[in-house]
Amino acid sequence: MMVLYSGTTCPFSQRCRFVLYEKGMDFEIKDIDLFNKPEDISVMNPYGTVPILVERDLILYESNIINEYIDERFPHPQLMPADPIMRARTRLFLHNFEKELFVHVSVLEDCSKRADEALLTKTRNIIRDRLSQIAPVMVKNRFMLGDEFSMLDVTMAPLLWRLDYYGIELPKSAAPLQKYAERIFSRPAFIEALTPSEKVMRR
Ligand SMILES: N[C@@H](CCC(=O)N[C@@H](CS)C(=O)NCC(=O)O)C(=O)O
Repeated sequence: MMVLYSGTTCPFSQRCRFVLYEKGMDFEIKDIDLFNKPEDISVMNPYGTVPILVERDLILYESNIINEYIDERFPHPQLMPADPIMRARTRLFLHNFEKELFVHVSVLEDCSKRADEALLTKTRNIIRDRLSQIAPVMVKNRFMLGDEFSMLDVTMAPLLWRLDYYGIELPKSAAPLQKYAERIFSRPAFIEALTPSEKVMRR
């Protein structure tokens, strides 16, 4: 059975919980207290971060790598496109999301930066602007890649869920992105994957 070591408020862990519930297979989630990290986290992951997935002698870290493994191991419903070209494009988008957006999300998640108001404001504004740039895509599309729910939606969802919590206000022009977010939030797997601490993040 797969075991996921997961942070109860960690957006990267939420991505993996979301995929596990989408697949509807057997798994165990171990909640990790990030303020009092067990020693075995750094033994399993040299970077000391969660999520970490363990299956027999396989140990994986990095949420996108974990999610691609789960997707290949349990192909239904398939979250990465079957076509090699679309699959490669999706990987490139995933990479770009990390570099353009989630590197900033990591700043908001980093407790040591909580007192640096100037940095936090700058970071919130960057995320707001990047999301506003993506919003027009959602005028025509139900999901990031078109009509089909995919790994791109999984990756993005924890950030969209945390906008209020992070203090990020999107402009009115980003309304299509908000509607798109509601479509994801209504998925049974998304709701099941929420921890009690995540449930209260959104009003
Ligand atoms: N790029 C990583 C980011 C994981 C990450 O930053 N996790 C944070 C929690 S949200 C963590 O474990 N922090 C603990 C620490 O840095 O000590 C991924 O996608 O898995």
